[in-house]
Amino acid sequence: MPSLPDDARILPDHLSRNEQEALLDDIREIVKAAPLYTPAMPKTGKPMRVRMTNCGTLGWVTDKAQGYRYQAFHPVTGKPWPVMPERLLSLWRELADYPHDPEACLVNFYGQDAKLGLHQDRDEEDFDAPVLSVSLGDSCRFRIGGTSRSDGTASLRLNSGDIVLLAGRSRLAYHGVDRIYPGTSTLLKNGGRINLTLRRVTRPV
Ligand code: MD6
Ligand code: FE
Repeated sequence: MPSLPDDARILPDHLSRNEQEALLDDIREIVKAAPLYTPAMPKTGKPMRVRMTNCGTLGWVTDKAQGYRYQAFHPVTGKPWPVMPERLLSLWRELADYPHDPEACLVNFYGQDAKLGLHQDRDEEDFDAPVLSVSLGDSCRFRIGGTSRSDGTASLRLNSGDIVLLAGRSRLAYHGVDRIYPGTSTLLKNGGRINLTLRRVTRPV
């Protein structure tokens, strides 16, 4: 099995149970103000299997007509995204090794049958900034490869409290979520998995 791409960092168990619960409280507030919605793929309009929302000044969205993009408001409610919780800003400042704050935090919710196809995160202007990901709830099988879709991939299990950083040469690595392992965490009462990805979107001037 190919190993992790250069510059990708996995920090297993980075968040304690208490920290995970505190973060979950933050996410619950975000979801109250900015409900999870089902995004659609560009062009085909096919619904994604993951439900999403965002916090921060910008949020990542996709729909049939306009495709992948960042925008300052929720596509269903039309309201600005909730502010990024201090807890997430601190995590970025601690780990990102990047001199500017993140602008977007994408919140992905996976039910037990959800998955996310192999993709690159490339809708941001500044690839010098890493993408920092936090996993909460049920474990998943995460797949990561190189910067070509045809490169070999490695699979690893991500558990609640794990953090992944795609930085440097791994910033544009292909990655996806093959499957959720139901019943592997007690963090979320009704099961499922939450993934948070913190991003710098615009190039700082
Ligand atoms: C997920 N993660 O773990 C999906 N993207 O549910 C991502 O798509 C991702 O983990 C960029 C950087 C790290 C990631
Ligand atoms: Fe991604």
